[in-house]
Parts: sequence; structure tokens; C-alpha cells
Amino acid sequence: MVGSLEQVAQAIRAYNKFLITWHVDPDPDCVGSGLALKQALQAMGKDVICVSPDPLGEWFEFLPGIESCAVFTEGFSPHVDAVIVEDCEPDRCGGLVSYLKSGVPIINIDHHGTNLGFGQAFYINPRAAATGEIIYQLLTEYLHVSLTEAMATNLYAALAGDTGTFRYSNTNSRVLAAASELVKHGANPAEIAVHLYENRAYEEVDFLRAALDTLEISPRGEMSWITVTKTMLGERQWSGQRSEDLIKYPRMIKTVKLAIMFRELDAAKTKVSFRSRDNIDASKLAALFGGGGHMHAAGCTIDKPLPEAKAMVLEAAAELLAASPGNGSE
Ligand SMILES: [Mn+2]
Repeated sequence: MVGSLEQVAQAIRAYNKFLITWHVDPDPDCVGSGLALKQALQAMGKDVICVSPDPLGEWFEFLPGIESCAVFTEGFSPHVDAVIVEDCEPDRCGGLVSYLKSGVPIINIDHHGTNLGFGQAFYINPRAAATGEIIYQLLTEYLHVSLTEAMATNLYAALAGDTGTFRYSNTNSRVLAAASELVKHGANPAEIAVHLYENRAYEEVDFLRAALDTLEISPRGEMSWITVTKTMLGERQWSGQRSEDLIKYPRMIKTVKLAIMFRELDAAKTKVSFRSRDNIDASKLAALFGGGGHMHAAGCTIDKPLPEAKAMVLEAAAELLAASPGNGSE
């Protein structure tokens, strides 16, 4: 744990005009957390805008207040008292990075253990299942905001997103207790699950078919990966939804301890996502290539063409698996 939630609460009380932002490739945790925090600060009489570094696809349309979110455009540099960067470190905010380095006060809230904490007030708790869990604690225990149905829905979506709807190893009694409170305040688990996992256009499922065709597995079966090229993606926009959709397939294979997704960003840039099980530390693997994340979910971006990046990562991954005690013995 780095920093203090009390310091974050003090900084929030001290300022009036806020910008809230999050990481590129947004997911339900960062967006739901940002919206709930915005709604809570507005209830406290603050002036708040949410700005996403990347476009928000249809996936997020069910989140209450999403229509008020702006998307970063070139030359964007609003006057605010402080920027709240949540679910990441400022360097992961894409086009907003130079604005964040311009000297504007930063408040950083995150649950990624590789984040050292940035700005004048920060709280990084890698034991939190989601940033949404930290925001829930901030609102209820520190800022004493009464939760509305909109805040509850946004925070529940955040928790559901990062825990695979309470199935991953980060699911514990604390996060379930928070989810229970959110349901009491109006979050609808069944409706949110439909929005997170169903409600897809035919083209989406058709894309899945193409992606599944690339599925590969290592000779001993402990590592499996899936690959997305720019050609396959076509005009479709990438979203956190697609990441979860795809990486779950190599991940669900019985023998697999490390699932990898390779995505071609451009001719010389490749995004790599990792999901692991047991004692396999995915964040160590991501860190080898300048990325980061959690023990069982991490990622990095490599400045190499897809085939080269793939070869480098698969080699390092095989080494990690070979060096992890107990691996392969089941
Ligand atoms: Mn998160």
C-alpha cells in the first residue's frame, strides 16, 4: 500500500474544479469508477469533468452519466484545480500525458502494484480487487457521500469488470460485501451482467470467430496465446471488452497457466496482455518489456513488429514458466 486515502480525501475537499481521467484502452473499472467519483463530487458541490484518453465504445453506454464524458482531442488543456488520475499512473493516459506533466496538481488512485504513486496526494492499494473498491471506500468512509443508484451501478460495474463478475482470484469477502451494499443502493447485477457479457452485434461474434482461428498452445500445454492483426480488426474500434472477450479463451484451457494476447497496434508496435494462474507472476513478465499490472493480469506495449514481439515474449514466457517452481506438475 502506498500513500493514504485520507490525504486523497483532504485534497478532494480542498479543491473545487476537477478533471477525472484514466488509462488508454478503457475498461469498466476505470470508467465506472470515474463516473461514480464524478457524481459523488458533484453531490458535494464540486465542478467535475471526465475525460477519457480513448473513445468509449458502445460497451459503456449502459453506465449512468456516460454521455457526459468527453474524449481527449489534440490541444486539450482545460483549467482545473486538480486532475484525478484513477486506475493507472499518469503515463498510461495517452494523449493527456503532456497535459498531466504541465504542472497541474495530480491526485492518483489505483490498485496496480507496479504504480509507485504520483502527484500531491495518492493512494495505491494492490490488495483492492478494483479501483472501484477504493472509490467505494473513499465515498462511504471518507467523504460520507450518500450513494445514489447511478453511483451504485457504476461502482458495481467497476467491481464486476475487474473480478470477471466475482470469479477471479481477487474476489474476496470485502469486495462481495461492497457489491452487496451497491445492490442495496440500486445496482442490478443481472442487468449489468447482460451489458458486460451479452448484447453483442453479430459482427462482434463474427470477429471472435476470426480471432479464435489464431489460437495456439505450447507443446506442454502450459501456455496458450491468441493474435489480433490490424487487418482482422478492420474498421472496428478496440475496447477493453474485446481484450476480455479474447484472452478468456486461451485462459480457460485446463492446462494453461499463462494466457497471452498479441495485438498489432501498427507496423512497429505490439500490445501484449497476460493472464496467469497460481504462482505465475504476469506482472514480472510485463515488466521485462516496460509494462506492468497485477500478478495475474498484466500488459505491455513493445516497439517491435508483431512477429518479432511475439517471438521475444514467447521466449521470455517459456523461461518464466520453466523457472516457476511447481509448474508443470499440476
Ligand atoms: Mn482496474
